[in-house]
Amino acid sequence: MEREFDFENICGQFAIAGEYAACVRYGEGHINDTYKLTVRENGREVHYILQRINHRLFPEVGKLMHNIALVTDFCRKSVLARGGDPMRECLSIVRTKKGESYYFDGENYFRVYVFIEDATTYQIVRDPKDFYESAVAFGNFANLLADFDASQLYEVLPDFHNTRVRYANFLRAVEKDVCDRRMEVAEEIAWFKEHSYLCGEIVDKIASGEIPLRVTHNDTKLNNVMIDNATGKGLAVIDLDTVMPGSLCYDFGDSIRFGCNPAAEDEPDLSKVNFRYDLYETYLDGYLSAVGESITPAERAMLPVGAVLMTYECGMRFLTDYLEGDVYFRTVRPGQNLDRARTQRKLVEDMLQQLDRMREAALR
Ligand code: ADP
Ligand code: GN1
Ligand code: MG
Repeated sequence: MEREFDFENICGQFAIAGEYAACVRYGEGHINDTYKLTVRENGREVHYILQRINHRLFPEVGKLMHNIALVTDFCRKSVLARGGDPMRECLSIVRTKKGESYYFDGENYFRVYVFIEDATTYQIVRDPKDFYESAVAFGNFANLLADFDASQLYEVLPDFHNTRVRYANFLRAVEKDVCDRRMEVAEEIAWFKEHSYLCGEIVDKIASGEIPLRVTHNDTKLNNVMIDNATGKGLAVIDLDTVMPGSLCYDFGDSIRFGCNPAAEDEPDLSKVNFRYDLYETYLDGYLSAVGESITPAERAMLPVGAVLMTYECGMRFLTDYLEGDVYFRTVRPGQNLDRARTQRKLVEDMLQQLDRMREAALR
């Protein structure tokens, strides 16, 4: 059941002019509880994004918000330097009346962002052009973060894309089987075990120094970039909770995982799920056009593996969550995490068949 909050009181804690009017559930993120907040100011409606931060996942909210404040300030300066509009082209934190970046009501943590109007986050690629523009936006974001001092950031989710650690968590969930679901998904478990050779593909190259560790976004799915309704351009990269040390291959790969599937991430009918190679090339072109000169040949060569790996890892995380009783990713129906795990498996199988041409394109 959805929990209700006293939104009017929460709104009153923030430095928001105007009168509270409404607050409704918004967007399709899997992690935080997101709401569109409406206030009336001088006779017109003004919107904000209000989020209840997933405090189970981010126990140290102060550190999380420290990171986001630094990254948003950094983005704001860069947008201003190029003559852009920082209120639309980056996330803007609205502070509390006491000047804090979040409000704690004794039980829950809330934050508010300026609502970016006249822009859309897509759940599925409808027009390849949007996907191209999302690639340019994420590539630009990576390019921008190349100048960001990583030592300023807390690693709020350690080992976020350490696929070996994810695999160990998966095996533990299989072993514990707290919901007695192991038998039902024996085939999926076997498949993820058979493909566990994938786990080391990037972490080992990072460990050996072959692939550089950078400040990356780490959650680059299509619905974390806002596309401007008027220009069709990627306007703002959002959902900055996971900006931490990572690899370009992860960021590239996660976009491919989500965007090259013509069906929903939780589509139960697997005949609708497949890897659209044409969209892979679309994204690759956009990303390489924007990411800048600093991408190394080793990173470029590993971009396709990043796609396979992020898809494998995400599928394994969905299956782990299914085994653990759906405690991590938001679900709205039974079996949703299992459906998500199955779509990711299907995508990995498709990608593995096309890996050679994916590699050739990345090195062209
Ligand atoms: P989660 O971490 O749960 O994925 P997000 O921060 O990605 O949460 O927000 C969920 C959705 O809310 C986004 O996909 C987007 O549609 C919408 N959203 C988030 N921030 C803004 C904003 N500043 N302006 C407009 N819409 C936003
Ligand atoms: C979550 O927050 P959201 O919905 O953008 C998750 C990602 C997964 C994604 C799968 C912090 O992303 O890692 O790839 O779901 N974010 C976190 O759709 O775990
Ligand atoms: Mg999101």
